Amino acid sequence: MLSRIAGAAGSTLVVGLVGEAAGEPTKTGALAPADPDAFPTVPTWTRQIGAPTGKGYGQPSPHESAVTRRLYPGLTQPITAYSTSPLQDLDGGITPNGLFFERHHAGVPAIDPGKHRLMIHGLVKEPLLLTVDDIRQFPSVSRIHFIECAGNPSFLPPWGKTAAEVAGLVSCAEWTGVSLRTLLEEVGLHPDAKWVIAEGADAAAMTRSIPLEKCLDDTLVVYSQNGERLRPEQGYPLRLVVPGFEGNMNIKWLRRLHVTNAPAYSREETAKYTDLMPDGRARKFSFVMECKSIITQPSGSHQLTRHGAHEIRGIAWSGMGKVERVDVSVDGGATWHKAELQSTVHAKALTAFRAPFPWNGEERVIMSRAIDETGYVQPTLSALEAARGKNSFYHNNAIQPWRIASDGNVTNGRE
Ligand SMILES: Nc1nc2c(c(=O)[nH]1)N[C@H]1C(S)=C(S)[C@@H](COP(=O)(O)O)O[C@H]1N2
Ligand SMILES: [Mo]
Repeated sequence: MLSRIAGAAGSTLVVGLVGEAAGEPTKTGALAPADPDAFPTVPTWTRQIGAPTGKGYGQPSPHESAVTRRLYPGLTQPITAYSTSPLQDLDGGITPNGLFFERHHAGVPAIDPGKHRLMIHGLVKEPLLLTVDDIRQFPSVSRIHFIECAGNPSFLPPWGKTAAEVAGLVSCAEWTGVSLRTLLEEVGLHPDAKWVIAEGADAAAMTRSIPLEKCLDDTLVVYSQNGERLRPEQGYPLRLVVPGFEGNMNIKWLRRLHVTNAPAYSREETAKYTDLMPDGRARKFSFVMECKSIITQPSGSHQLTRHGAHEIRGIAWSGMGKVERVDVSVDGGATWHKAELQSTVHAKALTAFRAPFPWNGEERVIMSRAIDETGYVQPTLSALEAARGKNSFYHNNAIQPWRIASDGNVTNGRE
């Protein structure tokens, strides 16, 4: 419950700052609190000069130390290593760099940017070997885009308890770098060029084939993330950003772009990142991350502590373009209401939404459903399974329900 100010009605609360003796509580009619920092005493931090400047690189408040990426025991080292972004603790559509999700197949390489090179070769007129400094001298662009792992989340229980566990393999940043088109124009494409095979400099030598059309459209070779150089975990000093396509194609620690007339059929586009259909055939090159949303507040592990006006908040995104609309339901999907989108909606970017939510102790199942500019509507899990069968591992963009108990406790609403 909210603490109402004692005797507030009709009287004025006096909180003295000037000319008051140190340590003397202000007079409000309430009992003097034992804690010298408790309201309405003028607290210690107001009575003394604060910390000096001089932290070369700023850190969050120590009181926010619980807001971290979630690590999964046994999944912190090569092949299946990942950490998820704490969606349930974040606001808005940009992910702080230190909380961007991670997915590494052979750990984070310690790259010396002075020795790192990007080679562009194959079906080109003039192959190039570029330093990071060379790349920074090309005309640049800054774009806001999400990256989402295609396995976010798997289709199988146990269902995650928190938004991070359910969908924390998505994050969004403002990326700065060079349009891949600019670099491909520099090397000059051979008329037979149809694909670009991107390779990473990590011990996994992560390799993916990208259709030339996408490379000439909005694909970026980036060196900065939210204004500062890429974090080592995000691909320092160079990564590919392939907007709206599977996270796996956003090759980190980028060292080679091989222009070819056919895909490479690498491990990551054959044994992995294909979707086994009920008839035994596999969907391959299922590049686009389809429209999706999740409520992040209130979400699993949150606790509502008061009755009255609340708000449902969340994020929505689509690999096909802009989010057009988000609907929310507070009755398990029986009825839907339009949520409000944040003012600037970027294509292929996380878009924050919010909707009023009066709550007075009712049991509720809340969920969101996003619709993108192509008219695609985020499906339910059962609709997805009806279309694709139960063998798929990747591309689960199902509607996520959260259950609110009468005591305000929030848990995963999937049965
Ligand atoms: N070189 C290289 N690139 C890579 C990977 C990798 O292990 N090595 N992982 C891929 C996968 S599966 C995903 S989902 C994204 C994750 O990007 P992030 O760690 O910056 O969030 O990077 C992709 N690029
Ligand atoms: Mo991934």
